[in-house]
Amino acid sequence: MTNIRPYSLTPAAAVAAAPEKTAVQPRRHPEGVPLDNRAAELAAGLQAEPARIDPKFLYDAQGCVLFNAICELEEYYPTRTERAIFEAHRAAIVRSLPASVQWVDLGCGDCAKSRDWLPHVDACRYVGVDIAADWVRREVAALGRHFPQMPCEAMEADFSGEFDLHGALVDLHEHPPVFFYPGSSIGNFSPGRAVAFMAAIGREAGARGCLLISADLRKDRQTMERAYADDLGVTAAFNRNVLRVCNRVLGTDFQPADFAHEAIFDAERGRIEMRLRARKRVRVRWGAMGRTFQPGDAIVTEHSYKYTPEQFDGMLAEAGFSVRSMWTDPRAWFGVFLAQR
Ligand code: AVI
Repeated sequence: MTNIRPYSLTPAAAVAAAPEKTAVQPRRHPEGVPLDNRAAELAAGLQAEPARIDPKFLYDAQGCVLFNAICELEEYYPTRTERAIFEAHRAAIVRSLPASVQWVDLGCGDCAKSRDWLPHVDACRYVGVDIAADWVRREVAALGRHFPQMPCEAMEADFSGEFDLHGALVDLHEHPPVFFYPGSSIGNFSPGRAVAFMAAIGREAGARGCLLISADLRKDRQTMERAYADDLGVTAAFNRNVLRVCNRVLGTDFQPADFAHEAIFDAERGRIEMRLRARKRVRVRWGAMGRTFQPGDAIVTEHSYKYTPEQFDGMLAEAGFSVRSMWTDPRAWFGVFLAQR
């Protein structure tokens, strides 16, 4: 790693309010075909050993509301720790970025995190990328009203499969892209897939572009497990809600209450494993298909990897980034990495 910077506090930046006006050019998948065959993917996962549901299915409208509530929980440290690092080190990070960038917000959601950066970054364009096409268009349009001088585009992409952002970018030499991937979502990929994903971004970034990415760092087991098993049961509801998504998308007849939420840190693999464990014998049907879960059988719903700074730095190097910096908090619980080729 070229640089690990210590924590220091600076005031949060004020977000500029601006009049209504935007230029949004949504990109749709050709012929409006869904980006994946969701029902087939769910069916394959339920038949697998052990049964699994891809974590992207956690984020329907209800799941997004529950996830936002998770981010406010006392137990869930990543969101507020990342926010504190951003606030403390924004000026230093911005100084490390090239001029006249295209700000590419990967998994932009409601664009809230970029909203804090854009007043400080020399950005000529904003591209918000997310899996939910209609939602992302609406949110990017709302962002555009705050930054009327800057073209704001929305783009639909599913990071769990192949994606190609090339068509969304303009002159890479004049306007190097900054790929912004906050929230430690990279931890929901396996390490191999995370490296492949970051390498693909590196290729899209070109010689002058960069990747600004967050990763949750390894710490004591209790702190990590509490973050995924809060006292109010919000994470449990978020986890069980995925069974309702299955019922809607695949036509299963899950009763969410038949499954218990579980989140355990696997020290060997370095990840929180989130599962739904059958409380009793459960027969689930969809169409002519079905599966019986015996009491204690589990469905894996999410892995959340926790890395040491050195591990994540090594992954960035493996992905082809030769210039790398990290900013962290006083307890070194969370890392913000800036990487360039
Ligand atoms: C989105 N992602 C980074 C969250 C995490 O911490 O892995 C998802 C989450 N799952 C349960 N709580 C939060």
